[in-house]
Amino acid sequence: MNIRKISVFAHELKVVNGPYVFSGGTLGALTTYLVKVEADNGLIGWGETCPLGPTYQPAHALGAEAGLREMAPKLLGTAALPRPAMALMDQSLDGHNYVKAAIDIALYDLLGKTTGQSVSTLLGGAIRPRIPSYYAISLMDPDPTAEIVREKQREGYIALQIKIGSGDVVKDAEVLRAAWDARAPGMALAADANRAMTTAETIQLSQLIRDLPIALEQPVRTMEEVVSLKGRLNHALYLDETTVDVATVLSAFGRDYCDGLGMKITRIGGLGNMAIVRDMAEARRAMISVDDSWGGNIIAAACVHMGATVRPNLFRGTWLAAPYIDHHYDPSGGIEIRNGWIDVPEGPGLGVTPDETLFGAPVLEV
Ligand code: 0XW
Ligand code: MG
Repeated sequence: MNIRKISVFAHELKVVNGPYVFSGGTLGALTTYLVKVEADNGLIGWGETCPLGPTYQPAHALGAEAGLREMAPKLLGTAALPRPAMALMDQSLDGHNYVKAAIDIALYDLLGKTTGQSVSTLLGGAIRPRIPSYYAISLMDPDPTAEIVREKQREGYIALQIKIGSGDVVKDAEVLRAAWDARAPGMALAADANRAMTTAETIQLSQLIRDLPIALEQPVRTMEEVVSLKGRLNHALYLDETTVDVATVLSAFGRDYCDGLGMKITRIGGLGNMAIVRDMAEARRAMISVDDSWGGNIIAAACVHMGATVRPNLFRGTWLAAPYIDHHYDPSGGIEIRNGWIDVPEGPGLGVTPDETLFGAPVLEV
């Protein structure tokens, strides 16, 4: 089975129920890139990559398009399988995991359709038929944060992420204390500064909330700062943006730099690399989330299929952009969060069939 054609679509995702506010900015709309891979067996696989604007990490929408333009022609006529394709992409373009991930996901979708297996089955099998989501509460004041904690608890969420990194550590601590006071027993809380804090601010925050068992997610910007925090915090430390590749995750676990991850499938390069991270986290008994930066039904399906293969006791949940998107790609229903939980899609591959007319004319066709 070889790749016969690759089409790339740019699709705008307006942010509804927003704005979505994190330390890197406020989002009103994002451009996602959808990749359609057609094989010579007549089957089609879909992938997606949607950077969270140009500031969340070194990735941006036009970079996705440029990377796909660079690599797609070299993939034509080659094996429509994830690992040969990744080897070829790595020879064709250095880095750019967030771009390669879209091709990888499409090839897992295609492989599933060819073999009649779901993506979660291809990844070793779903441990359960539905998985918990988590909701990320935007950067805001203590009282509205507490109100949303109570609201999401009522909806059925069992985990929340509180955005911090306001530039005022005392205020961040007040927000987290208000969230903790509002939570019901059993609700897991993590505080995510998206790299906005210094090591000093992180240590001060950890002192201010020393009595609250809230995990700190990616407070600082670099791995050097992460290493500097080792042994100086009262809280579990999860890494997100700095886990830029599998080797960095291996090092972070091997050197005991973190207690868990906020993992994005596109940042790590797709489902194949995410499976390696999943298995390393399992060996380390580290907590992981399986999310992505943003995106619609295709990336959501990839996250849910992968999330379903993570041991429940090590799973932080899967964040989806779905609450901020006003449409599905698949007219028969997309991936929904219901009472804080997400059903694993059924059917071969990703279990999602996009209505291609939604996306307009392709920006690239080879
Ligand atoms: C909360 N997320 C999963 C959604 C945004 O992409 C940011 C990300 C995070 O954990 O930082
Ligand atoms: Mg994060």
